[in-house]
Amino acid sequence: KYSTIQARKYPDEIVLDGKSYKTDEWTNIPDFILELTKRQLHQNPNHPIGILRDLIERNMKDMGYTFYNNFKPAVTTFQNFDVLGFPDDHPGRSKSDTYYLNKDNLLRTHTSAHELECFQTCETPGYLITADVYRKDEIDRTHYPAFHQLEGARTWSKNTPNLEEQILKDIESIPKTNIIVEDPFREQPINAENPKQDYMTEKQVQLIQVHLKKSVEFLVNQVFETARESARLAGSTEPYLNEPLKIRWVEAYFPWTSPSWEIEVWWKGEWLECCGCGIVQQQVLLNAGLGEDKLGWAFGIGIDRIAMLLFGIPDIRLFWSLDERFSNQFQQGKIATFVPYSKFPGIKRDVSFWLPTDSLLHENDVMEIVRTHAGDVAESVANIDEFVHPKTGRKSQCYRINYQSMDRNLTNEEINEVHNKVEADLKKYFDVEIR
Ligand code: FA5
Ligand code: MG
Repeated sequence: KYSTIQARKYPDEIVLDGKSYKTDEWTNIPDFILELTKRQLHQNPNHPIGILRDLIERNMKDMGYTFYNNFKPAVTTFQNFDVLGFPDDHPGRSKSDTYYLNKDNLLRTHTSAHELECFQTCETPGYLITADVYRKDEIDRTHYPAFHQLEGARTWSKNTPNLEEQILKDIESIPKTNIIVEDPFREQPINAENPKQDYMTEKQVQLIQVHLKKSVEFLVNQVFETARESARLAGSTEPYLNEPLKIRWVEAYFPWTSPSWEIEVWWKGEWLECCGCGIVQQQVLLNAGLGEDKLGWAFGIGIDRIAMLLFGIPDIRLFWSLDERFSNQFQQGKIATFVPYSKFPGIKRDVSFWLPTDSLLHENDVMEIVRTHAGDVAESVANIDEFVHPKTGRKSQCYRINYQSMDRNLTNEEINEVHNKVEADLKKYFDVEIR
């Protein structure tokens, strides 16, 4: 059960990257999201996202990976979901989570949408994809509807002579790290929730998971060591700079991998979720036409939050800033610490309303309406209060919106105007009664 801003008017067609998409009742992409698809921050060598991609690629060079950085953001529901085995009722498919051009085409929600074509076309043992991805999500310091992922995968042919020895050799060739690893699954990678697939032996699962985890640990280590090195060079004496990096592996579930895990990195007193991964479901390899000969792993890392740590960027929206005071601070190949240019005060506004019974209003719809009218001036939206009237049974909600610009002072007048539009849309599309 999900909702959408049904009544919004879209043109008959949307043109994106030279292709025309006929809109229908699934269309739900605001113009400002379409604008973001043109930015391609990961391709800009002087932007923090591009600098980080470049750093990772340099570290993974000569290790047998092909780099793909040029995939366009519009993909089919088949590529993004079906081929990866997403069940029909998976929440990721809903209009409140995903931006649809129309019923069959959408803005990819993850780089895994390109696994199929990479498995089909890649001529090296592995590949890395970097791309912008889009999700309707909450708004705060670390969430934005557009962000970036780096996907990696690696396969072996089952017909390799002495396959198991070969994988062992490949594991040996991954450079060693000083990372402190907490991994309760290394000895016992499979269990009832995260089973072995029939197409592999236990020994193969064991070896391939070690190759996968050591590859991800190497990548993460290189990135964080570079961050520490530049902090030391900048004169920082914080104690964490001298402690070895600490990571832990936790179990995870993805429809197209089994078994699956996530890596979390201990950074300044917090476990930070970085990357999901696992052993590729044979069906995906079969779908790609690789036959029964291949086995392998895949991972997907979110790179924006890592870039925030590396460059000391306090708010994920800054990546999208067009202000030269932002862009002038970064240069190809250098991890510089961001110097905030100024902080402009925010303007908070609450909106409280009664919901109609059986309302389909989803939190993401409120986010979406705010973003549609406020754009990047929407700093955060939080559901701060919710209650049910004891007599009437009606439900009330209150959202607190912080309007704040990265580059300028806002006036009460302009925010009142934006906020009135937000209220009007909530009434118009969701029939709420403003309190
Ligand atoms: C995925 O997207 C899977 N495609 C990863 C994968 C690939 C698994 C291949 C197995 C094999 P997930 O939804 O957890 O997984 O997102 C991956 C990473 O993206 C997260 O760990 C997080 O670092 C980042 N991420 C997710 N949502 C956001 C967001 N709104 N803003 C910034 N980063 C995000
Ligand atoms: Mg996750």
